[in-house]
Amino acid sequence: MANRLALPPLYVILDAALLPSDPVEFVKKLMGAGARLFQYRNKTAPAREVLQAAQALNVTARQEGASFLVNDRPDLARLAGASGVHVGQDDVEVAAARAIVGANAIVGVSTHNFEQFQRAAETDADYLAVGPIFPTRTKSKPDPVVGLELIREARKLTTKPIVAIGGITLERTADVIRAGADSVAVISDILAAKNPATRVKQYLEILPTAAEPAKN
Ligand code: TZP
Ligand code: MG
Repeated sequence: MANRLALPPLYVILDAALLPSDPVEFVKKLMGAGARLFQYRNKTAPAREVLQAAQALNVTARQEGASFLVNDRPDLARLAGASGVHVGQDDVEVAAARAIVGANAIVGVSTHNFEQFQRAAETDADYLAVGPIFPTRTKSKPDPVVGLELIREARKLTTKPIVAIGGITLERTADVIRAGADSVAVISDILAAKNPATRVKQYLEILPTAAEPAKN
């Protein structure tokens, strides 16, 4: 993708471990609240089940003009007709993911330190994720916490969208955006919220002006 991707500022990760029994209804509610970027993350189900779920969620998301990415698996992303794929350091490389999903799809990549970020910035990934920014209990065996500092350093290296992930909450969002992130990727603070749709609205209320200096 030659042009810089315009990434929505809120990236909701639909982690199968935290999804309710009807994920399609759930996504509809979050879209009703304004969410426009989703990723399906399922670390445990067999591939055929991941594909089925991804297909259903993709149809739902795209009907409303939202983008829908699949975590880890470019093959399943392509089969599901998804908007793109998100690969990590243990998945196939960005170039391989691109070869599978095609030039017009979105390819995002996770990085967990400055060297990984530097390397990822040289690929044709459409966005670069950094994290975990804060401690997280959602990811099993998470990499060491990188803090806001890695976002600041990463920001100097690229004009590609930077996505911050790991332990992001509504309260921490302004600091993350001020450090230079374009988008926050959130799992538990939305999926485990008492009212996930309300939480989405709260994020979308603060995100447009989050980069402005803090008011005291
Ligand atoms: N990659 C780095 S941290 C993380 C992933 C997938 C989990 C983020 O989940 P949460 O609940 O928003 O901390
Ligand atoms: Mg992965």
